[in-house]
Amino acid sequence: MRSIFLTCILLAGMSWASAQRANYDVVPQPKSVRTDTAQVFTLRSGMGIAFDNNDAELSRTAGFLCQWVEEATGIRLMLTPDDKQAAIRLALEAPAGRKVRKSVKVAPPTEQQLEGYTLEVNASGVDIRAQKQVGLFRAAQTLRKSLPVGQTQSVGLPFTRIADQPRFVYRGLLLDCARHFFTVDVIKQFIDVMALHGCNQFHWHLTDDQGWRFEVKSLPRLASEGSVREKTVIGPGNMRIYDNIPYGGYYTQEDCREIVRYAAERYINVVPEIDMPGHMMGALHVFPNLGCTGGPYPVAPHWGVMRDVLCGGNPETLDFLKTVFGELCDVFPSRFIHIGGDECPKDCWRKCPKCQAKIEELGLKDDGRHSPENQLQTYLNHEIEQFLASRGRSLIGWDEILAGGLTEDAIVMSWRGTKGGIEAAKQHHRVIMSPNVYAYIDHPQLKDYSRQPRTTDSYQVSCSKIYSFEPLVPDALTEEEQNCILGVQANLWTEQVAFPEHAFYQLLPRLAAMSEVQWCRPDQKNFEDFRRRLPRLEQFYDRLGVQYCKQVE
Ligand code: TNX
Repeated sequence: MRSIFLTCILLAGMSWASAQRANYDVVPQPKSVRTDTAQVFTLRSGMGIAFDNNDAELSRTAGFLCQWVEEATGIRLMLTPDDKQAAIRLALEAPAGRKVRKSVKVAPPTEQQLEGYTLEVNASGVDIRAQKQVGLFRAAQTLRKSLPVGQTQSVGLPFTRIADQPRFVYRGLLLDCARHFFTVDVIKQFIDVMALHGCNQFHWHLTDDQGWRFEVKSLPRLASEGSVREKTVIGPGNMRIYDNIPYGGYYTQEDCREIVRYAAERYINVVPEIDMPGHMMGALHVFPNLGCTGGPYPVAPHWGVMRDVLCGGNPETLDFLKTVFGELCDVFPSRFIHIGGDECPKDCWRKCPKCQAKIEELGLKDDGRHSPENQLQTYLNHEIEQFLASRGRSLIGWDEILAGGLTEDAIVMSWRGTKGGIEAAKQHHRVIMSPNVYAYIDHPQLKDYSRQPRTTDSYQVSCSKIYSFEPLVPDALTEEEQNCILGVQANLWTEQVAFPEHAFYQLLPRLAAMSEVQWCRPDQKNFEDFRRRLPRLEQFYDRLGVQYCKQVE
């Protein structure tokens, strides 16, 4: 009797133990994974993570890994400088396979290779190696996502060799904090979720018609008054029924610096956007002299494209912009600065004496491809490009910046499909693909609109749709032109998204689908296989306490 009882316990224990195994089927899928499931290394509490503790960055990543292992499994590891004691070893290494004679020229490693890593599990534990700190962080995320979720005494890590690097250098996500304001804590959560998916560029949409949310110290009224709209339109359309509740909020420069720091610790760069010369009602409300008509201008209480924009002929406009971009550069170290440039109707400029005088002065003529007004916008972009260059930065603009001709160093973010991106790549400009039909996650993810919260309507952007996107558009671009494509970005516009729960629901699991577009090569991608790997990732969403759409179409 007693032995039967013991056998039962033993069997139960065995099946329990065998369930607590790591599984390297993570999202985004690493470039190469060779696993031998017959052998495991067993990870237990009290074991060590070794790293060079003179290196502050490495210590931080080791600390994250320690925290993630405990969060997922309850297993408590120790940080130790002693390699021999440790189960997990994190180390920087010299570039592999570069031992060549001095006379032989070797191409320097690409940015993608510099983000790469190897992760090996064998009888002596886990060895993580990378050329750069960022690679160690990515590897730690992969190990984290491989863990089983749930309290356990030990985890069996099957022997494996993972060699990984991303496909694209720019793997972005936009959050619109102008239409609705999200707190610093929510943005940090957003950044954590990005890091979980291997993203590295947080595009922060800080200003728009419905609110100016970046503190400019030398123009204090800009944020204090330009951030507040008197009311907000109700419902998905523009029925002009309002809630009559004032709405506001802005980020102090200290808030911004905190976000930059938090993101950098997770190897994410923050690309700030000040949208100009359109989408400027927040600023025009405070400085009506910067508009063509002199106003008054309300901070917009409804959505859509506004006719009123910054005056292109008033010299004060450029002074204003340089003040704003100057402070922006002080706060954000990003080598990319986004200047918007989208949806700037030219109705006012066509009628405005100042704009027309400037067009005269600059000698801008319709050349059959670019109207004088569009060229005036290019003139503003050029001035800002020079200004940013003096601070060591490059500008990104939405694809409308093509309309008046691209400035020399402009990077184009293609949103109205891939057309603008293709055109820019053909002109040998750098491009980020963010086509609305594949990348606009403000749109519904499910076919049945009634089964999800309110969204921007008109078309569905499902996980499978996102997953099917090929950013290099090989039908339209030569191999050389394809090299201009820096990467891909998903955009979460928030006209209809007022609360963090809703934002995460819009984001997930669509970011997972996007992450494989950003990280994986096309021959590696398979939607059914992605679906099979997704539930394990969703356990981490649950652990993080973020909302997500439980249905995948
Ligand atoms: C277009 S994308 C916009 C945004 C809106 C979005 C809604 C872009 C450059 N402009 O201002 O929020 O559509 O989907």
